[in-house]
Amino acid sequence: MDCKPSVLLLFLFSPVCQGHLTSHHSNEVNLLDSKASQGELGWISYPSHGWEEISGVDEHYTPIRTFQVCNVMEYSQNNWLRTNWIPRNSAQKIYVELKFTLRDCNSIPLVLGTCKETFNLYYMETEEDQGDQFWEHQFSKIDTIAADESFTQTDLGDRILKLNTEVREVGPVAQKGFYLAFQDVGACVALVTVRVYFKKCPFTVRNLATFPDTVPTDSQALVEVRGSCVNNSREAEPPRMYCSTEGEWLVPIGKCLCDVAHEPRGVTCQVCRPGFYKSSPGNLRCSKCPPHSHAHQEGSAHCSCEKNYFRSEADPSSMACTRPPSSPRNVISVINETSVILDWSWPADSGGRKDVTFNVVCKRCSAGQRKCEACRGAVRFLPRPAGLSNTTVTVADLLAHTNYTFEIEALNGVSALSSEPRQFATVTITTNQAAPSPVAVIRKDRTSRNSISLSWLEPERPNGIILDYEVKFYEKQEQETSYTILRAKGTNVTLNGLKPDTIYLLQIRARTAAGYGGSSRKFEFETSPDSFSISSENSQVVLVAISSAVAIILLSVVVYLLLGRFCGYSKSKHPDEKRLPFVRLPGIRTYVDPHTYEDPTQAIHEFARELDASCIAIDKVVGAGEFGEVCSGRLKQPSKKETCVAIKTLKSGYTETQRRDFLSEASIMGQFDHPNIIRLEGVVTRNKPVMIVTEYMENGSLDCFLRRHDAQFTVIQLVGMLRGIASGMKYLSDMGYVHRDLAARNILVNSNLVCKVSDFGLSRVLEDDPEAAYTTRGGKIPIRWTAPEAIAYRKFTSASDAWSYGIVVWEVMSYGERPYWEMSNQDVIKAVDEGYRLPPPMDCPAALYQLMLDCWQKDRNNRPKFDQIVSLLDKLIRNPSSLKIIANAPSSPENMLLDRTGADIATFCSMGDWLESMHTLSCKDIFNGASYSSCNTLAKTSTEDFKQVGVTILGPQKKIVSSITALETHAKNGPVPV
Ligand code: ACK
Repeated sequence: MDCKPSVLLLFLFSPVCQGHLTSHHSNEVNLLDSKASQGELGWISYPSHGWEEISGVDEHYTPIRTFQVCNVMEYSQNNWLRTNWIPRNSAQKIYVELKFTLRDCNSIPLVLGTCKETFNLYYMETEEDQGDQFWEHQFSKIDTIAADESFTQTDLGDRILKLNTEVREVGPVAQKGFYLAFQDVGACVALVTVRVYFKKCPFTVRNLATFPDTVPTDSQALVEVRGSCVNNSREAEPPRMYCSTEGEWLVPIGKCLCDVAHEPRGVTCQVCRPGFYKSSPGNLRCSKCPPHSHAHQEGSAHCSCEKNYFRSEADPSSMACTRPPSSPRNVISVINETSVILDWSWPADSGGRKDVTFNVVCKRCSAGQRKCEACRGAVRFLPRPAGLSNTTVTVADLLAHTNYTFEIEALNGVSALSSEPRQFATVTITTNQAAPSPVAVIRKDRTSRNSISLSWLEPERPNGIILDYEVKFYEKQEQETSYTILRAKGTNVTLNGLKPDTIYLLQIRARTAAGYGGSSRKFEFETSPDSFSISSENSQVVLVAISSAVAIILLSVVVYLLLGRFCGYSKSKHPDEKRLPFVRLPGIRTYVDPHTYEDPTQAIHEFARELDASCIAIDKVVGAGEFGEVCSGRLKQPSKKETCVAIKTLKSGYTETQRRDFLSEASIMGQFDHPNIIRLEGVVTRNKPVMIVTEYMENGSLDCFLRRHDAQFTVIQLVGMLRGIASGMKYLSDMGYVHRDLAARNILVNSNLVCKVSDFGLSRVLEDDPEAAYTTRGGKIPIRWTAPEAIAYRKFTSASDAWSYGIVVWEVMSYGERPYWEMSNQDVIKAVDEGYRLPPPMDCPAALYQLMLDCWQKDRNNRPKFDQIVSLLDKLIRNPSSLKIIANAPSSPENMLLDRTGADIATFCSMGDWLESMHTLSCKDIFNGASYSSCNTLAKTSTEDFKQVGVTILGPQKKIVSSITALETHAKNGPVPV
């Protein structure tokens, strides 16, 4: 047929074909692609004049094989074209993609009515290739294929044959292979390509798991596929995915994690590079080795520590390697009798760790430190000897007067791993003498009608040789008003002369060279109504202090008569003998302790005026007291001028004791009337807040006032202030009142620079002073201001007030400097005890410094009395030139204390200066122990004369010695006498 080729040539090179013959999806697996065959396909065409195999080229001019048929001019066409046998592989459902052109019958001129516009697609499954055999009835029809469109219209109006693509699904297929067949029944069709494929889910890696090529089932069901972890990884959760019929992977679940020392890189797990590590499985990257560690090899799970650096078991591998700490530094010891507080600084190098703790080892050393042995016995460490997290420990219950060495070691979490020798900080101390501990166990051996025999155990810590025991006992019902003291050499005693059938209370205390120890608790014993014979053994009555109730009553009657006569106190109001201990000489107005009143409100109303609260206007708060705020304000009393006042308030919520203590100050102050004692205006007790109203002191407390006006006053002004304080103190001592807390902070200054003593009270006195510290005996004492005997055994007297006055002189002359600067209280006690005294403040007149030294005499009887001080100061004020001679201050006073043994009047610049000054003074007055006769011939005074007036060391050759010790050395080793 001539027309055929010309008709068919139109099929192939139309522009519309381009691009449609190429790409297949990656999830499609071809079973047949006619395009891929370059040579003859060898398909069977039946009858032979039907389908014709023709060579052509595709859009890339690649040769391809096509089949055409176009017997449109003839009737009864039934032309078959059968493919070769196509193996099924694993396919369950196959797809047939046909690309073809099909002419519509109208476009063919002169066609008969036989022209068709479809062709049919068949298939047949077989287990094997059947060669050329072909039986059309064995084929099953898949579909009738029609062209979507035969032609497309170009912009120019040309009609172009269109390449149609049709895809048909066939399945399920089960046999090993199959044939396709195309039946033409009279159409004009060109089969350009035939592609047969099935779909699969292709190999993939998800979440570090590989999923193999997977062929979906023919049904709509998804195929669940289990993934396998990639090399060097492990399952964290089983990896799974579903393969859809469309060959797509769906719903990834689970994952794999890269092993230790491996990190994810793309879809693989790779080893860590050198210098990096990974210690646990996971999909994080390998980490750089932390400081002081290294990993020379690749694939490291951990980095090794550098030499002398370690990692404890608990340290994570991400932590830097660390090392043991260096030793503690700056160990300071503060010895208190038989205990010592050790304090040190954090090591300079903590080894890079925070878990530093300290161990303290106690060693007892022989003199010269040659032989040391571990401390035995009951040495107590507070809080503990090892594993200390703070840099301090208290070691108690040491032996008195014994050398100890303490080794303090710093440790951290890697100390145990280091083989380096350990580093200690050591400190060597010698404990002080200490009084024995209390007797704890007392046993009754025998009792009779008139005697009791007792024995007891030696105190647990005798702290020395026990010289004897003091046994104090009294009848229980006498309540200690009358008691007897015996002294026993051994640990037993018999108390004789007792009343039958009577209960006695008894306390024992031991005595060593260091003094008495604490008393035992009170033991109760009862004499028997029966009669026993007793032996007195080695007891010996030393002192019997009996003050019977009868005697007390008698004495009280006498004293009350006197008081009523001389002091104007109403005896009828408070006739109780408790007040007796505070009564001094008759005829002199004396201070009465408000605490001796059974009803304290009675005392307050006796000594303080009740003010009407409406007369008081509070202006502002000027400070804070122990019990509440201190305010300034005005007081306007009927028919009196308005005055400025200070108002101390008692904060709300107080207890009855607090109220009583608060008002006790007013009860005390109200008894005084002196220009240098703060004046009480009155109290408000019937309204709230409870108030104490005093005169207002514009310049506040003396210490702050001086600090605010450093170096701004003349010496005469300063001496004037000191004179005022001394005068106030003379008044108080004359009244029999011992202040106990005399210090610049407790002196108030008014606008005329008049200084007045303030801060009175009893129990409160030392409780509310921030300077007060607890002593070993339990009391609270402002150590720096207090005389040694008051610290040691609470011997508070006007003489101890004189010591404090000396400190106030020092404070005034140094414009509010802190006495003993930053020395610890313990060091102050020790230094003072060893004879050291504060050095003269800068530019301090020698006479004032001598006054200070006199106030600081160890023997309190040698200290000047306040009336002597007042007259000395009066003389200095009258002779200002006497103040010109300046005491030699050490070059750096902050760091120095003077050895009292060397410091004397000889601190004058020259003998000449000194003598010259003496001309102008009644000089003997400035020395303690001297009489107050005139001293008019001092220029002629010989050494003997000086001795007479109490000066024993004199002259330039005895100039103040440089007995000065740096405080730091002092703090560590105690002061070094020169
Ligand atoms: O240093 P100051 O200003 O003086 O701070 C304290 C504060 O109250 C707490 O005691 C001040 N103060 C106490 N009594 C008086 C007073 N009578 N006149 C003026 N200020 C006073 C003290």
